[in-house]
Amino acid sequence: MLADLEDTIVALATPLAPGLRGIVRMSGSNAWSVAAQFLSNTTDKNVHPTGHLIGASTDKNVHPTTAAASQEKPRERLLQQVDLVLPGLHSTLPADVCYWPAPRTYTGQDVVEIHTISSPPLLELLVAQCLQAGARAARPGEFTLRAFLAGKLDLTQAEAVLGVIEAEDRADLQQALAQLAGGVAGPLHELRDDLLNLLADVEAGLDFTEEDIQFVHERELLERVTKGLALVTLVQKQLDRRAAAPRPFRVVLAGPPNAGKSSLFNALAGRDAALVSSQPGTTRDYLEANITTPAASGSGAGVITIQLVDTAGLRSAEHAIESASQSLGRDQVSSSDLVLWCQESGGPQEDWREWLPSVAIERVLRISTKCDQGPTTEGTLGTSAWTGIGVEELKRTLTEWARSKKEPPLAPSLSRCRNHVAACLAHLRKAHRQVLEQEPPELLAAELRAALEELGAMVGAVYTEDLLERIFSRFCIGK
Ligand SMILES: Nc1nc2c(ncn2[C@@H]2O[C@H](COP(=O)(O)OP(=O)(O)OP(=O)(O)O)[C@@H](O)[C@H]2O)c(=O)[nH]1
Ligand SMILES: [Mg+2]
Repeated sequence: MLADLEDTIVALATPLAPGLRGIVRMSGSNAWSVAAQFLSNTTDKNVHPTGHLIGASTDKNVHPTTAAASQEKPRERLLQQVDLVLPGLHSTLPADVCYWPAPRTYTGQDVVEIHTISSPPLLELLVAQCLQAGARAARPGEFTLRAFLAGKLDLTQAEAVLGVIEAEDRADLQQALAQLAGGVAGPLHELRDDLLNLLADVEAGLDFTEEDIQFVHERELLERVTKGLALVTLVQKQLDRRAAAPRPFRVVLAGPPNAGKSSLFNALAGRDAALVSSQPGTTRDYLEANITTPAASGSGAGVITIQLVDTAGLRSAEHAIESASQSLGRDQVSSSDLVLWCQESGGPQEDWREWLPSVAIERVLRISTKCDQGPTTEGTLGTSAWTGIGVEELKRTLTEWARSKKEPPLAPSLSRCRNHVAACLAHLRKAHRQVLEQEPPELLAAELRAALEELGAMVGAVYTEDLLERIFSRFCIGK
């Protein structure tokens, strides 16, 4: 895959479908001469006056009179209206041609784009014409691969480009954009620079051990290694949290016996999963059921899973079984995201804090159950499992809570990073211990070098052809 990087490559950069605008993109030193073979010259009045579309900041950035059909490369960026002269077509077709000379381009090479009407047969003809004129068909991801090899992107950013293209919902997109902006890569780059300097200092000291010259003071050494250790630990924590299979939002129903918890649980779950009876103390164990709802109607933002947990009614335990079921219920409460404190409408109201003292008030939603039989208490949501009153509203409220907690999924490059992060951390821990125990600097240098190698692999400064193949082959052609 790394061969032929100097070839001029061509690909369609927009979907092959009818539309207003289709773009054919080329990258390589012959991109201009290839395009010039089927573009005909137009008059000066067609020259775009500002060139803002190609990032030109002033008028002088636009080459004002360059003839698009001239074989000679323009010296500067260019955006010009031209006519396409294609074989088999009796009339010419209007197009815009953009030209960016190397090296300040996405791929670091000359880049040409031809923007024209998105007509599938026309675009196919245009690409065929480029191939005939000497360009080669781009492989999947080859434009981004060139950007990476030209040092324009690091690996995590290159993968973020893929993430942006593949984003299925807004959370994916946000995550990919953050990664593109250097979300994780930024601090890792800094750490890598710092460790490289540190290694240089430690290694320089190795040449002067006889003379007892120190290039870096032990305290500073300890400080810098500790800083690195802290940063990588933090990155690992972040990755671990996001890599863990997304845990559903957990909602526990708690309250006094016979309050109607199991009935509400069944009404929310849409099936009779829990046993219901007029006998207080019916539920002994705890029971789970998942409900899924669209994250937001029409937003395409995926689904949200809510895990409901029914528990035993809370009361003073009279015997061992009772006390075991009570403590099971309390465990569920402590591992929940939200507690539905259920009490009968019109009945005596107990203070949930007496039963669940360790639960924060923000995690409690108070419910007046059986609202068909009596007035609801102020500040609570009334529901009735019998009539269905309030059940849909409660579901919507739970979805709102769950949505606000949904963590973004892990981008592909971040999961690749996890192994390197763990290995890097192991080396930094060893290095840290060596500094503390004042072990020979040769050993420290070896650990720092190993940690740097892992960091390098993370941000792509060290890469293998196999890894590049794996990453870039997932791109579509034209990106
Ligand atoms: N009127 C009315 N009765 C209800 C409603 N929901 C439950 N009940 C009745 O209240 C009684 C207790 O219901 P459960 O759902 O078993 O109550 P629980 O809180 O799970 O009880 P424990 O498991 O014993 O703690 C049963 O007889 C239900 O039929 C309701 O919405 N309206
Ligand atoms: Mg019950």
